[in-house]
Amino acid sequence: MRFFCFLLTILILPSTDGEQDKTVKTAIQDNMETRDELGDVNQDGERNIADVYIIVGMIMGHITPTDHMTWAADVNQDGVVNILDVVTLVNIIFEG
Ligand SMILES: [Ca+2]
Ligand SMILES: [Ca+2]
Repeated sequence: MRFFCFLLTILILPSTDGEQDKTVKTAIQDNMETRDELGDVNQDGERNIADVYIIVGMIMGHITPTDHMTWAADVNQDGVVNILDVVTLVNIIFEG
């Protein structure tokens, strides 16, 4: 049985490999967009003052952000991380 599975894997994988990669990548992207919130730079599930500090650190150049941090820090989604994102995030935090 195990050998049969192995054979099946060899036969199926080459034709579906690219497709599977694509599916996995799409799933990861979907997950990133649905699970993560803009502004939650440290990915702790909350948007709070800690995230504000990190974004300020990024703007000041004290923190080298990951791709995800850059995405999450661009709270107003205008393509740049700047003081407007800090203001927007602070407003979100205080407005609840
Ligand atoms: Ca957070
Ligand atoms: Ca922005």
